[in-house]
Amino acid sequence: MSKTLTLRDLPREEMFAPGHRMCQGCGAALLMRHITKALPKNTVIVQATGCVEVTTTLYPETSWMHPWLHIAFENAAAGASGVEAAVRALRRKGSLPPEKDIKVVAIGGDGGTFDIGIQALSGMLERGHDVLYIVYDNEAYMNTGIQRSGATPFGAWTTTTPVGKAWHGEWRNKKDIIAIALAHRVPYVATVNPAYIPDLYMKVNKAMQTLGPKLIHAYSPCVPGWRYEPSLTVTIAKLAVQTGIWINYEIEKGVLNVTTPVPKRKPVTEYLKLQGRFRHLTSEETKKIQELVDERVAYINKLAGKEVIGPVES
Ligand SMILES: Cc1ncc(C[n+]2csc(CCOP(=O)(O)OP(=O)(O)O)c2C)c(N)n1
Ligand code: SF4
Repeated sequence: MSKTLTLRDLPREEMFAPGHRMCQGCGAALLMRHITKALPKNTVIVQATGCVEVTTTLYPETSWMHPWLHIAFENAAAGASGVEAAVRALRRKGSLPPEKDIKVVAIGGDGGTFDIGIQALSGMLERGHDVLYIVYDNEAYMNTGIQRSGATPFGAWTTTTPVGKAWHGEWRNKKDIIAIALAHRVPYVATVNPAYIPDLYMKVNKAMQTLGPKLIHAYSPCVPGWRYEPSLTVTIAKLAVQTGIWINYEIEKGVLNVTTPVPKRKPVTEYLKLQGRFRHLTSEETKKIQELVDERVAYINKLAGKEVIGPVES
């Protein structure tokens, strides 16, 4: 399906109003614009605090045309669970007609999802709520000044993994949030990237048609946090896929499908060199990042049962 859907097939109606205060070139802004287009109109969006929230809801203005609920940083999944349970209760009591199909989506950043909201997320997945959780991953706590999160990749500079004599950027590896969600035996998980919009659209659609809890992990470039020129957002997002640093895939009822195959990968240096957060890396550290990516690619190919992501081109 992702092969046939093109940008021309997407709805023209905008559901995410301009005039918000997101930075020029913000990857999350692109994601939100297209996620909201892909969602049914009767969807309640439950939003955790983070960059996306504080830049789109400056009272008395809002960018959200869907019904929208603010929830604290740590418990978007708990709030979404409550909304979903309320919809079921209203339906049971006959206050909501059966034909009125109300969906629930929670949106949070990586800090609010990988770290501080993970307990609420686990509860939501475990209890089986019919909610789609979308995490936009800009790989740090950006709204409060670029502190590292459990999603910060190895080697990245952040204000809490500074570059100096003692430290040389982040020394831990990024958490695998998809694996964490899958451990709850959920029916659908997927990764999306703002350089591949029809793929994103198809996955949001599929998730909304799947009953039960599901999670979408969205790659989200951040201009000041990653230290690059605003015009490079889509270039960087594409390079993430072409180098294998980011893999677009979905797992439906346990079966993994890579939706953007990469027959020949570019070396990770192509990706790293465009971002100031990696400027300090030594050749050994770059080599280690290449090895980490090679390992991850081998793991995904194994789960896919074939070589969908190829070797690095020489
Ligand atoms: C319990 C709690 N701790 C800290 C904060 C302050 N805070 C608000 S947003 C934020 C960072 C959000 O990071 P992330 O979820 O990664 O989203 P981003 O800003 O990167 O989009 C923090 C620390 C808070 N609101 N609540
Ligand atoms: S700081 Fe980053 S995530 Fe936040 S609005 Fe700017 S580009 Fe987007």
